[in-house]
Amino acid sequence: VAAIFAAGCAFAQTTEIHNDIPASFTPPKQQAETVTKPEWDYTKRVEMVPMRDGTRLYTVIVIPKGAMNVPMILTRTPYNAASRAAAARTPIATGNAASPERGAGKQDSSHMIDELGLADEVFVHAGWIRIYQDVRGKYGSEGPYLMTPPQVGPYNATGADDTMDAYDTIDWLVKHVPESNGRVGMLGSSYEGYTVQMALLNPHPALKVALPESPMTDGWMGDDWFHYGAFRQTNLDYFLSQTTARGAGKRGNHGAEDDYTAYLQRGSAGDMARYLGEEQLPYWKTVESHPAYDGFWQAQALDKLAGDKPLSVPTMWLQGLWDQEDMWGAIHSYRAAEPKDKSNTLNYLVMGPWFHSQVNREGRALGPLVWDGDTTQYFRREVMMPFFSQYLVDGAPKAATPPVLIYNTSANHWDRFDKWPLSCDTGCENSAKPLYLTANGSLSWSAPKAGEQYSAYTSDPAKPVPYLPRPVTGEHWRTWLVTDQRFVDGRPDVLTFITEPLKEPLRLSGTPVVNLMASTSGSDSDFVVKLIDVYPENVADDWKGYELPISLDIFRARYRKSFEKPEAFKPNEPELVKFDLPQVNHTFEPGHRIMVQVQSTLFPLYDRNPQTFVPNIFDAKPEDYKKAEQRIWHQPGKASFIELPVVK
Ligand code: PG9
Repeated sequence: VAAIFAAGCAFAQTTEIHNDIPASFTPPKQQAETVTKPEWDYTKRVEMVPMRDGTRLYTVIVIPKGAMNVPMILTRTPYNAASRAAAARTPIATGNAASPERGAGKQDSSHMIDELGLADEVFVHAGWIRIYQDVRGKYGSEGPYLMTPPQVGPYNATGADDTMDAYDTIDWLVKHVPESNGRVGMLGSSYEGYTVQMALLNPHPALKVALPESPMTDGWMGDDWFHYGAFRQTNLDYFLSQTTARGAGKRGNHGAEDDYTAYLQRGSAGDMARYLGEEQLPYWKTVESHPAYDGFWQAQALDKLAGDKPLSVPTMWLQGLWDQEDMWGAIHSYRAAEPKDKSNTLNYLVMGPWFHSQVNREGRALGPLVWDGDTTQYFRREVMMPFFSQYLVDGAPKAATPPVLIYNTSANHWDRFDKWPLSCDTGCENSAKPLYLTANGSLSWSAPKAGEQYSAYTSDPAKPVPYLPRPVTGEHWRTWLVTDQRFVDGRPDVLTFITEPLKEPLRLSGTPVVNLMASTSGSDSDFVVKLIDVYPENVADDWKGYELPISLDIFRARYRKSFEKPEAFKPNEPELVKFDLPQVNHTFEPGHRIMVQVQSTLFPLYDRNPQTFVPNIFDAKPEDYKKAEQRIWHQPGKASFIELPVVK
């Protein structure tokens, strides 16, 4: 091309190709600035806040005009502090923590209420200072970026972490924001929830209250990256968006409109990652080389670290009951911290009827489920603000915060409890009850008698069970957990067990625990178990026969004996596969039926288990993927059941 260009151009002296985009460009160092206008009711200060190692973090401080002696609310984010502090103008499109509903598209707002996102409305009304900061290495902040880095130690050699950065930031804020009363509250969802949780590991004395919302706490057990070792392939897009650029990265082209087709065409998750060019991305390479729950994951399991020493900051752990991204962190951190909260004044739990981060949006509905009013606004105004005020405002009244606030997803109201769960195996006021998977697809409260030994299905990795009706495009991502399961019920690779219509209501409050006696004709397998509320026919049209998942999860059964050391199955030999499902606070009403579905794939959300034991499933070869006969046993001594947290 250069030669042709040169030949046609009388002045061309050289064949070097000119490019208006230089090979590298270093933006000038950010400088502090304060922006306001006479007609604005707020001032925006942008500061490069120095950390102890000299790295400066981009921090936007939004201060109501005339503010004096007011608290500061801090969120540390990897999602662009500048846009979080101008949500009205620059709604972000990452589909995570932001709340772009208010006034999207407006230009410079003269009112702070319009400038910030919906979830900040309560802080603006209270006249408080709102602060967003980019974590190191992202957007305006200096330094290298590490994905959800562990604390400094064997797996983080940079000398810095989000515990230190939160500490140093708060230290700077209390000294440099004269309008404040020197008290800080932190909140944020998901990745931003992780930054709250990291701050709590060594909290600055000025950090007075914390709200980790769906915090990313343990990426292997059940937050974001894996669920019990099964890899969530949606993360391949996340790695691209987060780690291909300091700012927003780009989503790759999957090669087909329907992700079901696209991922199937590629093969393993490793093959898809290579197709997307991700062998260039260090964090993907790290994940790929740690498929098991080894020291790398254990060292950053924040719920375990949270339980190591007592909380010193009043903390409200929050998550959605149908949180499609971070279902693990809040409940497990609450549970870890609870025994050390001797005074019962520091550790709180909130679970709303929400998808991931919905607490920052409107909360009137979740897919087809419609709630009694705006549940998120209620939470923010009536629960969060009194709780925050108690600790952030001098002389504020003590809030009537229940230790546990959980939405009852069938009665359609909030329940206030002293502790959670209400029912469990041992030590709760109610005892969990086993519901047995028995012959002919039935569910029974009595253990199976001799008879049909097992129910079987053939799992074919070439035809995995979809997690959403196709085409799978990401459109229904937020509500996929409440999808009517009739779309797979009856497939030959999905086992269905069901009760008769209930005569009495059945109330569940706690953790359903799966106990499958399972075998495979292969040497490795995944098991997906769904607890479903089947609606009767005498209800509103949209709900007739609806199969509503109340709780579901996947378990990579090579980890049935040890999360660290996977082990092959001996063909057709039943073994116990035991795992907790996500929390439920739900009543199965009379006339409804309880259903349990069992299958071995949930695709393409989770990568396929080849069903042949290989050292690392990310590297499975096409020939490793084999059909297998899966058996769920139901005979005396080999019973399969779900322990249900039944409340009398
Ligand atoms: N669930 C998102 C995430 C957090 C941490 C790591 C990866 C993804 C989020 O909403 O921030």
